Amino acid sequence: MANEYPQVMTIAGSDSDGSAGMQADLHTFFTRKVYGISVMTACVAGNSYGIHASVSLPLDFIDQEFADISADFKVRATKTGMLADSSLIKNVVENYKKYDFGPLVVDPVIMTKHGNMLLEESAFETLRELMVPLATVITPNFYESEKLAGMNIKSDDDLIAAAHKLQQMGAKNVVAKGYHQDENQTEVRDFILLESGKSFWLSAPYHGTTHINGTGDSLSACIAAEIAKGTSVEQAIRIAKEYVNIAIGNEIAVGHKFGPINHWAPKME
Ligand code: PXL
Repeated sequence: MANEYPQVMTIAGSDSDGSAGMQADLHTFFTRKVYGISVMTACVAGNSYGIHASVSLPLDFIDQEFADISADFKVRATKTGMLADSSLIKNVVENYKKYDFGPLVVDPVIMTKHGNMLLEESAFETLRELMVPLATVITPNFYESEKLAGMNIKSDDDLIAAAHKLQQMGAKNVVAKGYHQDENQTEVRDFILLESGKSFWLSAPYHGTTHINGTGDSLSACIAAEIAKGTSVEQAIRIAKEYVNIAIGNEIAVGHKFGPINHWAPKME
């Protein structure tokens, strides 16, 4: 009998330097032992210094990617990454609803860590209205929580309020990521709000490294991978947080500026 690995899909943009976007998702799927399938939405040209060009793929081509995948594969969980603009979000939502691609982890990608916009501002509303309600899990970073919840976040209470707002907008489970605010801060804490109403903070040590490209992509990809294996959402989130923490803490020598996280470091089962 051939070995069977759960099939997991990413709907994302390609990042030419291999550190983020679809490539980070596929690295994560590989090391978490699930088979990675990819619907490419856009491509960015860049390296560890930054992103220098970006194109979106034609919508009819994206339709064909979805149709071909659905005709042949049993996708157990899906995640989204870069969706570029409003028409692309609408296309992805239609295709996701048309087929059966399992639970959806939405990484509401808006901007890179270095300030490049990956989603047009005019599409924030579409993301809010069409994608958020489809999310089994949504994983906004601090900036994305502010934009989607439409509020400034200055305290733990604000982050908690933003997570509740996202749940009211239809996301079942929310991973509202915290951030590193000042040099004295030794840990980064994320606020988790589950569908059951249970909530808790997940904290990990802060690593002072410039090799953090792909952190958010990998976190959401790892959550999707674990869900595809049948793991509970809470446990999937805990595993993903540990995965990226270990991957950030073990820097590899790739790129001269802002490098990738290390997908070989996590040895967790
Ligand atoms: O990490 C966010 C991200 C998502 N998708 C693509 C990217 C990046 C960051 O560089 O290039 C395609």
